[in-house]
Amino acid sequence: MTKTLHHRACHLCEAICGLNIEVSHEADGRARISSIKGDPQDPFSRGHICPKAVALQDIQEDPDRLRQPHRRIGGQWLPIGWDEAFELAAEQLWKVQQAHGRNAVAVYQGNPSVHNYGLMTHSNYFLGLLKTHNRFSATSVDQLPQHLTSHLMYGHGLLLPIPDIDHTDFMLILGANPLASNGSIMTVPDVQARFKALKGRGGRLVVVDPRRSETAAIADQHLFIRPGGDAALLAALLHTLFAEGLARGSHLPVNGLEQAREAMAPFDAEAMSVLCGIPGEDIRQLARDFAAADKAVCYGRMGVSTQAFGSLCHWLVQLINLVTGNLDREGGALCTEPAVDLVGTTSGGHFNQWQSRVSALPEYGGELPVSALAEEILEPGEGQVRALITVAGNPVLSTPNGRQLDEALANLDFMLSIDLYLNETTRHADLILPSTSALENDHYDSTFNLLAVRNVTRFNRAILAKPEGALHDWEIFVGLAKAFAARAQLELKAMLPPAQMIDLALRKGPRGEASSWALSLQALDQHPHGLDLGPLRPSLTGRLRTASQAVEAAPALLLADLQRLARQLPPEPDQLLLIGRRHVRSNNSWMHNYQRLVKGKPRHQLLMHPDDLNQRQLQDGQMVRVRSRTGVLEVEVQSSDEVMPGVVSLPHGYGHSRHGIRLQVAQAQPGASANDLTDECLRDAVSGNAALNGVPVQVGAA
Ligand SMILES: Nc1nc2c(c(=O)[nH]1)N[C@H]1C(S)=C(S)[C@@H](COP(=O)(O)OP(=O)(O)OC[C@H]3O[C@@H](n4cnc5c(=O)[nH]c(N)nc54)[C@H](O)[C@@H]3O)O[C@H]1N2
Ligand SMILES: Nc1nc2c(c(=O)[nH]1)N[C@H]1C(S)=C(S)[C@@H](COP(=O)(O)OP(=O)(O)OC[C@H]3O[C@@H](n4cnc5c(=O)[nH]c(N)nc54)[C@H](O)[C@@H]3O)O[C@H]1N2
Ligand code: SF4
Ligand SMILES: [Mo]
Repeated sequence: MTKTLHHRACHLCEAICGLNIEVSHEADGRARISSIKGDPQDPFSRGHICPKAVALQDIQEDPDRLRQPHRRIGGQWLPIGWDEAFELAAEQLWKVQQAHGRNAVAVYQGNPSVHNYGLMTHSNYFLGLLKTHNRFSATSVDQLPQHLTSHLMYGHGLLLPIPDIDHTDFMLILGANPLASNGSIMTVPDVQARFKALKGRGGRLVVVDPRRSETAAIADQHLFIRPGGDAALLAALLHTLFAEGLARGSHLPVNGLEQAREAMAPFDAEAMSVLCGIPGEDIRQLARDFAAADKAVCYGRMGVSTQAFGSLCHWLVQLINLVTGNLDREGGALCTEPAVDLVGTTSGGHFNQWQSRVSALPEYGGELPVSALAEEILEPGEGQVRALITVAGNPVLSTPNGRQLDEALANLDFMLSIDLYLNETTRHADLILPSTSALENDHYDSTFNLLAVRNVTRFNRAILAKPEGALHDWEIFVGLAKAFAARAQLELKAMLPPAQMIDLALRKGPRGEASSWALSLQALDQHPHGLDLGPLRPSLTGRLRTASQAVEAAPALLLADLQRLARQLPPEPDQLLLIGRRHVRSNNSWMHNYQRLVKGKPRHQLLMHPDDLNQRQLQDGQMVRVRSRTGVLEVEVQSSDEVMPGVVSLPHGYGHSRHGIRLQVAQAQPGASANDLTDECLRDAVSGNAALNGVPVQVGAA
């Protein structure tokens, strides 16, 4: 037996940690991962690793993972060949579109679509041929308000300012728990060490969260906030900054600042205190502390995106950074300058050019909010969705009112899933096309380099050979595109493989042939541990894509939504609100099938404050019944003063007890799906993003 050592980044989450992976080669030619460790020579992650990295081996070896196309006939899954599978998919999809129009085929793209470069470069090669308006993705249960805000303020949905965590003196975090999530829209491997360094240089970390999360627990200050109360808090912070003369100028060209200032006038700290549950004096002090710091940054993520005021929250976050002079400034919030320049080479995005058929939800960047998917399948009429393609997603567990979607999927004429597993969603498919696994693939991180706290780049070569008869995701899309184009008599242009596309993008990009970096794939092969391109720098002035070439501080759409905030009523006493949480050993819905990750203390429970338990005469550890407008489930309750009174917390991605799935380890795990309680009618009014947090529920004994 021989062993080889490979350097390669993990791309299971956004942190892109460098790994040292040892592969053992048996005499008979078989190769097996023998160890996975952090790579201390990776200039970005510096040896950091989390427990999930070992999942790369577990995914590789999982006997439940599908390794060839499977067709469902009745209740039976039968393996079939690739050509037959492509023909079947093309025939069925074409049939549906011929009979019911192009929008009768819907598409849902899940989270790994941005963690796997072949999915990014090639999915549209096929999906674009369908020309359907019914495109959905995990974006609308996630960061949609951030793209929309950037689109409106900076003219491009990908001009996302990233917190300069390594240089700031004051970091205000709302609704993010990077100690569990490893950072999001802030690619930050080893976030704990970076927080430590922040404190070491005398900086402060303040966390606003309805739960004393792992991150809140290490913060200098934690403020409990009523779920959904962030827009009120942020508006009051801005009100204080303006009222007390704490606003500084910005070097950026800005339009609408005066309008924004006037718009904040009604939202004084005392009035907003009632809505967010934070005392007025604490709000004012927070504004003063933020303004007093030399370099400060306000950062909001999932907890403020997926709530009823998601877009308003993200606008107000941007405004706070802008008016304190911290936008596009070292130690504040800065845009990356990645080697593959998606901002420079794509359009700035579009919004509300069409709407969903049933609830008239707006499209953003060609996608509709996924909260509308089930009703588009269920509601009869012209344009009704009759066929669905899911790509690397599990919307039954990950989108609001998952039960309703589960039932809707059973009504489809045809469903195609491109996925590794037979899970809660893909069990409804007629055809599942599984791709190779991560380590059998090359990878370039065009998404997470764009979101990183330093400018970094690397190319990851596959470290395991592609098994005979297997196809990469991008090859599956090429196969589907060819079969569909033939059937629909469409002309299909040839397309380069992903590695060649990235090579071209690198060479033509801002750090390519025309620069001293001279980056190309070949050049990156000389840097197997990854290449650091330097700290983030102010760069926004020349890159703004608004028509005015200035930051738009007061977009009409967002200004108008302030009226909704002004009309918001104070919370009803005794109302319980449901929020979510993440654990470092889990990843959305698809990491529960690996024994090494699920072992240890259970973490699927509903967290509830002891006062709320007492009030309902419930005991720690008992089974409770949780009810919302959309559904009811039973789960163990855990008494915890981590959550504030009036708030219960349940992680999503659990509940693998539905029949017909093939996830043996996950099926044996306890837990219920939080999205059986979330409500497709609770949305951010501006973007249509799902409000997964702040869902009213009742809890009683089971
Ligand atoms: N209540 C609540 N709901 C939430 C959230 C929350 O905080 N609370 N979070 C939301 C967020 S942020 C997100 S991003 C979504 C995620 O929601 P989804 O993207 O819908 O679901 P995942 O659980 O990430 O499922 C990923 C799927 O991709 C498959 N897969 C993995 N790798 C590959 C690959 O390389 N190729 C292919 N073809 N398939 C692959 C897996 O088998 C799995 O089926 O969930 C959202 N849902
Ligand atoms: N271990 C692990 N890592 C992951 C994932 C995972 O599932 N597991 N998923 C990945 C994905 S797809 C994403 S998008 C990122 C997300 O990464 P983060 O944005 O860091 O998201 P969460 O860890 O869900 O943290 C959200 C926090 O918001 C709080 N919160 C809930 N409601 C409110 C509210 O109304 N106001 C405020 N202020 N806070 C609120 C919650 O209590 C929670 O602490 O994580 C990624 N990394
Ligand atoms: S934090 Fe964990 S899952 Fe995320 S990239 Fe690093 S090792 Fe992988
Ligand atoms: Mo996400």
